[in-house]
Amino acid sequence: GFAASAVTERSFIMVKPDGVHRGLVGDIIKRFEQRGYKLVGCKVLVPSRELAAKHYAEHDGKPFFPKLVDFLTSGAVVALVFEGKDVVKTGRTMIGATNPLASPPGTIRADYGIDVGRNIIHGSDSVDSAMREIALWFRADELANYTPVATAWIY
Ligand code: RTP
Ligand code: MG
Repeated sequence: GFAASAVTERSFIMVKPDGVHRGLVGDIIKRFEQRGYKLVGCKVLVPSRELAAKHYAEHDGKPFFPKLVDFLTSGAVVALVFEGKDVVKTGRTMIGATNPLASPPGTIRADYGIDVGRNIIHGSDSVDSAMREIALWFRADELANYTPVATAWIY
């Protein structure tokens, strides 16, 4: 459809502790905003081990899991929810490959990183994952429902 208001797909995007520590929060939010995605959730927190383990539950039991939880809980993260057309798939394209060294130039992970264990940002890998992750990280009343006035003059 033509109306932005008809678009409701959301993705959970998170700036990981390395991205926060390196001052990349603004750049990352800017990339999603400038692509046209609407920010509907945003908070900074140091995740508990329980939250980190739930977030990465699909990797529980893999060799890198303990270090992954150590890393995610090592500092502040910025939890974000962006909304817009195809935001889950497009967000993953903007983020790039899991290993920054294998990620194409222009992607967030390639532009800012070199280490698979310090890859700056998380993005939901499917619409189902996005719904699970948003519910895990945000209460319903922490997500804003609004129509940007700017849609009248930005295309
Ligand atoms: P993410 O969930 O953080 O957005 O990353 P992803 O989908 O690209 O990759 P995923 O397979 O879900 O892995 C989650 C995180 O675990 C670390 N990892 N290390 N072989 C390894 O050492 C390895 N594989 C994955 C990465 O930090 C990855 O982002
Ligand atoms: Mg993943």
